Amino acid sequence: MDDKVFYALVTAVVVIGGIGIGVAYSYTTSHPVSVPSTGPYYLTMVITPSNPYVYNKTYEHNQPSYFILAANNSLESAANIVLPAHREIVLTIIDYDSGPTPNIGNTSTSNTTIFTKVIGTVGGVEYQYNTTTSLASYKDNNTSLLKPVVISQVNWYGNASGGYNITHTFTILNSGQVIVNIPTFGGTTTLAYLYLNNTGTYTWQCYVPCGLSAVNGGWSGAMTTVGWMTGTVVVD
Ligand SMILES: [Cu+2]
Repeated sequence: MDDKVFYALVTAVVVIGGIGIGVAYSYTTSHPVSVPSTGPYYLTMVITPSNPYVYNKTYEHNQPSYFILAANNSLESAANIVLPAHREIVLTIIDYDSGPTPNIGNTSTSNTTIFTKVIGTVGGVEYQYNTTTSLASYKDNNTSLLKPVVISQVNWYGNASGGYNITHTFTILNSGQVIVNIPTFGGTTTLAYLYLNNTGTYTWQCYVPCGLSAVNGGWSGAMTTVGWMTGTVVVD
C-alpha cells in the first residue's frame, strides 16, 4: 500500500468514525456519560507481522507486533500507552497480519470465549472496515469501506482447526480482570469508542497466542515481550 492510499484509508476511517460516534452514541444508554472537555482522543495502532525477533538460536523467528501510529506517521513502541480519563477515546487498530488462529485465551484452547467478545466499548461493539479475507465469508455485501461490519461477539469458525477468525486482541486488564477487549482481524481496520473513567496503571495484552508457536503454546516471544503483544496503559 503506498502512502497516498494509506492516508486516504486513515482519513476515511476518521471521517466515517465521526459518523459512527453519533450512531453508536445515540443507541447507547448503558455506558457512563462523560462530557469531553477537549473533544475525542484519537489513538491509532498498527499491527505488523514478521518483525525480526531473536529469542535464542533455536527459536529465532519473526513475530507480530503492535505499534502506536504517532503524529508524524512513524511507528512507535506500544510498550506504554497513555490515555486520558473521562474523555472519549477513538481507537483505530490497523491489522496487517493474516489470520485466523485456532486458539484463543490463556490456555491456548478455543473454548475460552470471553476474548471473542467486544468488552468495554461504547455500545459493546466494534466496527470492522476494509474487511478482506477473514470476514469476506461472513457477509460479502458488508465488506466495503462504507458499510462497516458491526461486531459484538465473534461466534463463527473460520478454519479447519475450528478456531475463531481473530488474529489478535487488544485487551486491557485491571488486576487480572478484563475491562476492555477488542478483537482484530487480518487485513482489516477496527474502530472502537471507549471511555476510561478510572485513573491508574493497567496492563494491555493480546489474548491470541501469536508468539513463538514451539514455545509454551504460543504464549512466548511477542506475547510476553513488552511493546509487542503486551504493555502498560496509563490512564490519567
Ligand atoms: Cu497477538
